[in-house]
Amino acid sequence: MPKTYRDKHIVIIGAGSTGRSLARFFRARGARVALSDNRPAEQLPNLDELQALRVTLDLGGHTPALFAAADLVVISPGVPLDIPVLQTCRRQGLPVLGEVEIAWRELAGTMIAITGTNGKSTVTTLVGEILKAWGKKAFVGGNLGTPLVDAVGKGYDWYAVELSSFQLETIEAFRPNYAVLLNVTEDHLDRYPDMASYLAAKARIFENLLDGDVAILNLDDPLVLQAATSTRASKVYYSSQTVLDAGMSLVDDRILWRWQDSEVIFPVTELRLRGRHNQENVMAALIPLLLEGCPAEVAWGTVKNFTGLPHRMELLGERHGACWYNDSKGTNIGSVVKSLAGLDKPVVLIAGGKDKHGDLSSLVVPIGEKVAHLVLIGAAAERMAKVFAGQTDIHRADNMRDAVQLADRLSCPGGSVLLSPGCSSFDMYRNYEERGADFAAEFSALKQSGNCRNGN
Ligand code: UMA
Ligand code: ADP
Repeated sequence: MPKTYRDKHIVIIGAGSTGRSLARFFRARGARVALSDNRPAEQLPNLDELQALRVTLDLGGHTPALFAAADLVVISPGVPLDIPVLQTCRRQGLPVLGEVEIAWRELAGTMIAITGTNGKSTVTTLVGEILKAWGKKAFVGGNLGTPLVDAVGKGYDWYAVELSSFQLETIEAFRPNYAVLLNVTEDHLDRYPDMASYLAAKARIFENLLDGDVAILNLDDPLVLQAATSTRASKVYYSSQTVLDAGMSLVDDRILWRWQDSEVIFPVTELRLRGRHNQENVMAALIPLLLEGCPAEVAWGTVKNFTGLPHRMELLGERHGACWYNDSKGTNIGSVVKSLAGLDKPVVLIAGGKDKHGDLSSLVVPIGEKVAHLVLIGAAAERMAKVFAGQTDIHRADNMRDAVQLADRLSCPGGSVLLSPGCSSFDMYRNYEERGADFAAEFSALKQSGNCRNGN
């Protein structure tokens, strides 16, 4: 691992947002940079931006000779560690790191890192909003959208960083001041051989913590507790099931914070965010800030007015008495379960997308109870149709427009239409935002088309 990057040969894999930010970072430090992507030039967005980076471009594959000459290989989160070129690099003893590790080495200040299967973006945004309301110069990003390496050299004192399991796979010394683990349910089994490997990646957030660092843990999730077993950090818990003497608890419609002989109560009824899972997210976000001395009224004043992020149970509007929700960020089965839990029946659910090969069984009962019609899209449709057969009325749609028009015909007054795919979007879209935007656009086209349900 070079101490300075000047004149070093750095090969970056992945020409997405991470790879481009890394390229700028290393170029600014005088390194010789190559950017390698297995997609050919014509499939990469904003080619002009890529060419303007003034780095060697290795597109349409990963050329082994380029790697053989490298001092360091840095990979984007979407790149699996077991691709052949990386196996060769490891055999040759070449350092392979991820962007988060590279960035962290350059940053000073207080870092609150957040991971978990669901709720990461909501909690990271809440933490960021509170920090800003408290008057801090805070970076808010990571898996949320802005690569952490973009924070380098910007003079931030605080960092609210969302981390995915992919990003945690390639850390080495990464050590945040606060490590928050929200929950662990099945996800990304298209990348991990089993649940144990996924959990092990999540658990790496605690790997380098020392005395004085803090692990913030959801006491109600056994896998969270398992992941943090051997950490040296102090553990601070939150729970929506147990009233804690030290920590944060949800008790009826109050959040109770008990810490070092003091007690603060926050009325949950004031929150604009809906659902038990969001109350848990609020607890996870409040703890590091309160421990850091943020006044309770500043922290609560911020979270209670937070209305949520787009594409997460976002209410688009009403049509023929049915409420339409965009939950395109519901990309795994656990999140669909939570989203359905927040709705009354009957629901028309639009689901499907790129199959992550996870276990669908936890959705069988909620679908039977709440979903009157299931409209399936994308590559996972076939498998989902088999698993949910007999639980509900099942339909297929070739694209979002057909799915939306079908859902409209199937919906009824007092019910809901919910896009919560339980899958990633990459079979039909560039990302979940594009999918959610398409759903919202089709809904708005439908509204403009008038009141006739059969489109005639
Ligand atoms: N690629 C290769 N070789 C491979 C595999 C991929 O060259 O073997 C290339 C692809 O052709 C593509 C590039 O790698 O051009 C994409 O890299 P990437 O998938 O890491 O995407 P980025 O644009 O860098 O975005 C990543 C995160 N994406 C993933 O983890 C899949 C973004 O999270 C994150 O916001 C961004 O870094 C900044 O940190 C998105 C995501 O879907 C939101 N995350 C997953 C999730 O939340 O479930 C983990
Ligand atoms: P992430 O960034 O981890 O994907 P988000 O905050 O974007 O999480 O929320 C995505 C979806 O996950 C939401 O639409 C909701 O259905 C579900 N969700 C959010 N928070 C939680 C939680 N604490 N527990 C379980 N599911 C959650």
